[in-house]
Amino acid sequence: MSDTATLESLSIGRPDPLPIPAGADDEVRGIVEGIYGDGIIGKKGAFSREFARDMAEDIYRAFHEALPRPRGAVGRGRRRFYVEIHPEQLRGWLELVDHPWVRTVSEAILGPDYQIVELGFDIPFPGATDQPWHRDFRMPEATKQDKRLTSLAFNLTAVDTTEEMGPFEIAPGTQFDWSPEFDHEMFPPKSMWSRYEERAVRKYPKMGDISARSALTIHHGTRSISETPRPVLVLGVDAPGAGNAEHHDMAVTRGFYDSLPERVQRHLVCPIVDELTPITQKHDIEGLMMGEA
Ligand SMILES: O=C(O)CCC(=O)C(=O)O
Repeated sequence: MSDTATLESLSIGRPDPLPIPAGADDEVRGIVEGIYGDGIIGKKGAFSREFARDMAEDIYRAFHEALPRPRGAVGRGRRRFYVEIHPEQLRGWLELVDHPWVRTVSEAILGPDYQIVELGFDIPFPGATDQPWHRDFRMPEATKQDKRLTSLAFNLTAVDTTEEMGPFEIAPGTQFDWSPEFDHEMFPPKSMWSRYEERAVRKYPKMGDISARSALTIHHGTRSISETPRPVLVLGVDAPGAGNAEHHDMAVTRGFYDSLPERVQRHLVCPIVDELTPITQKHDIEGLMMGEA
């Protein structure tokens, strides 16, 4: 068991002052304070329930297509999967990335040239077990050295979340935690879990809600005793140079790209192709794959 002083000193601390863009209004100031503070913010009812129903249908279609393909659906623990898809596989993609809140949050944290780099979904099924506390990737140098957050994960639930479904649980304010003892630089050892358990907040989003978080904020999915899966869409957005795009194979067809407004095109850095190839995932979270999927 690590002592309290050791656990308190895990955080490298937030930048001071916070990187609030020049001329920011109250909304932008609140976004920066939230992402650099708790590490997660949300907007209730940003989308309609019909949007969430369509999203659920697209997720299940993509899931069944990905499941038989090697590395189409990767395990994230017992009875949990992650699947990466192309924007064209989600009929609401344009509405999502062009939503004023998504645009404002992305620009406030990542700057005007933010890049949309990933689309995917997690599905914890009935019987999914508690994941270990983790972050989604290693703390990048820009965060370690300059305390800058260079990426965001937006999440949208496809169902109204209940306690039985094993909600997403997050430890607010832990996005700046760092220790050489973190396994793969992502998994705090069990001796440190009391820090995360003390801070743990369970989230119960409903269909149509959206959240944005730093993927560095320590979190995990919890045990499902429900009969209902809990699919969650993930939209990954980077600051230029953050480097997450190279872990993903998102692409768009020329016809789709040409149909997009220029204000969206300029945030796409992915290849424009004649034909989409189903995504074979490169990025997995090894520490979550140990349990059987
Ligand atoms: O259960 C969730 O909503 C999140 C799962 C998760 O954190 C992961 O698979 O990396």
